[in-house]
Amino acid sequence: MSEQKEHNPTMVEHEYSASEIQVLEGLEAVRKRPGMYIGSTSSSGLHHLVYEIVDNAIDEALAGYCDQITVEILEGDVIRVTDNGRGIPVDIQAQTGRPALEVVYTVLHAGGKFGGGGYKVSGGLHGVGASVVNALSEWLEVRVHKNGQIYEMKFSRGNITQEMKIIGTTDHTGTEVVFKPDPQMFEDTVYDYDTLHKRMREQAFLNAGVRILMADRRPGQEQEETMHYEGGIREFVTFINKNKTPLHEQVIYMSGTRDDSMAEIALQYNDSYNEVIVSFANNVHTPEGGMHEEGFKRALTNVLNAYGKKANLLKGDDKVSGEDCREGLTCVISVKLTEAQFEGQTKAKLGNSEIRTLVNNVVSDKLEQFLEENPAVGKAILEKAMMANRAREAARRARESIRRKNALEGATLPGKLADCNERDPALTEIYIVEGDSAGGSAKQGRDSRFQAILPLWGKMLNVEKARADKVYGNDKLQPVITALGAGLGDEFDDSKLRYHKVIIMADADVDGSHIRTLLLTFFFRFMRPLIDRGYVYAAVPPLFKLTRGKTTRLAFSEEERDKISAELRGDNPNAKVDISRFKGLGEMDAHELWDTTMNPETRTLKRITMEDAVKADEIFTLLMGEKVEPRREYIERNAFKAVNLDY
Ligand code: 1YM
Repeated sequence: MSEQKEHNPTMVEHEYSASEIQVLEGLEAVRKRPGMYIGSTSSSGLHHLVYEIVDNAIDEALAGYCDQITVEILEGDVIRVTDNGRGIPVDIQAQTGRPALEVVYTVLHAGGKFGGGGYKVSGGLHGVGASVVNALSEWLEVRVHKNGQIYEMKFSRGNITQEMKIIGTTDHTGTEVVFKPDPQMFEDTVYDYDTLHKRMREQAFLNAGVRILMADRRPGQEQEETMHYEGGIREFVTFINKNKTPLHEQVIYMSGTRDDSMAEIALQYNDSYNEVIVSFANNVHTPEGGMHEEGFKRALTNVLNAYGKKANLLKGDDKVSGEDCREGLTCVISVKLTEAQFEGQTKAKLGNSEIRTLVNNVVSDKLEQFLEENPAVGKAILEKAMMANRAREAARRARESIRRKNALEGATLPGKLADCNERDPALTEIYIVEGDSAGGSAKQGRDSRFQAILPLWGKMLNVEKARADKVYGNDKLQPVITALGAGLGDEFDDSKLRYHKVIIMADADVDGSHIRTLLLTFFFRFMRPLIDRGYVYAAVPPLFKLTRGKTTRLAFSEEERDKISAELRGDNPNAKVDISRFKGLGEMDAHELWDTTMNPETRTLKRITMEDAVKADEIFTLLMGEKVEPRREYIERNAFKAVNLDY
């Protein structure tokens, strides 16, 4: 069967049986259109390969046969995944006459056919399995420990290079898969430990009891961590809340099943004003939410209102809204179902409506019961929601008075704003500039056709420590809100946004970093779509100017300064290179500012992304929140990265 090494099936002499031809066609299709099977061939697709293999091990754990999974990044960005399950079946399959192991690794979607119950739909985003990983690997090896023997099989780009054979004996069972992603298929084949680590931690939380060892064995980067949470998603909630002050000690946990579906929910309130809901369907993160979140939110609001009435905390017609009920809430929802339908822009939203009913029922029954049995917790939660309600009312009044004021005075745009001429937001940008003097230079230096400038000055409000009503009335934030034009919070409407590039321009020093972090916290908490859509940027001003004769170059770091200096000197060690340091934006004249930081042809911008809402929430809580000790620790640990930590 070594003919299968060939890429082109027409070049081999061996006569193919129908099933073999299918095999070749199947995996060729994966190599022709890898994006269709793993989402993309960028870094996300590369990491997806690991998730596909790990998913098979997780399925084995869910089936109750495996409790230890090891994921290693080896030298050369080779991945090894090992589990202690039953081992992939090695017996000859009746339909194909081939070992099941071979079929699993060479036939598209083979996994599902052998499913045998459980929640075998888990799969990653596309649920395509081992054969896809095999097709996209330069080489892949599987070793199965089963029946006292070690069975081994090898592949290259999906083709068999070594038939299954016994290579030794063993005293345990399990599966080991080692693969090297094919550089012909991926833009970049370097793995990011943190990305894999985060996903494995998530899987450990979602699959209580499974022990996952994540290790980086690449020389010079060695690190490892074992993740094992007997408490499952309860511990996930504790983890998210670790730097917050909980309102009640115990994490509330609820679960229930119906037909082939199951739902579990863990929640705990803290004294912040933020809502963190993290949801999963079949262990796949659903950042866009969906039916499970809808069912949860509806039930939470109903239960809290009913309990408030019953406990005589809500009087007469008093009600708390859904948002009131979720202020300070941290919640993890995990559902498992047989045929998950993923919808939405990024296929990250759960569409099965029966799950809404299930989650609604579980929360309605179990939460009510919990509150009855724990009246002190019930009272604390209700009081928090009622307080949120009063603050929201105050915020609404503040907003209305601003609207009235604007209507009366006619001038809706802030006085300090130097607006641009272009009206199409897709073409315009606004620079939010720290300090009046930098603001002045920016106004002179800009291209007023499409660049607007808004200078900020003085002490900025820390929104992490303030309630919504304070934010609406704040005189430092108000100009930002009106200049952007899209409103705030649940009323934020990005169709009204006046600029699609919102560029924060602050100095490269600690003060600048502080202002940047305050503004980002504000955008993150109150104008979240701005960040989700990728509209927020940080300008990157240069630190040094280097001149030799008529040549001038800019450097954005000390390393770059040294590199450019060497380049300018060239072969002439005595050449004089003049190096000057930019002290701050305020000291640049209009020309310099345009050339270095504002000219779209030459400037550097960093787009602010929040791929990981849990991480972002953690960082903002830490940097801007009430607890001093974790913040000090974080800053000490990350002192070196401190200036850049918000990216
Ligand atoms: C490191 C990756 O793939 N483990 C794994 C996979 C399977 C089994 C056990 C397994 C499943 C079943 C029965 C079953 C798979 N088997 C198949 C198939 N780890 C890893 N561990 N016996 C063993 O589902 O009935 C696909 S995956 F299809 F062959 F059964």
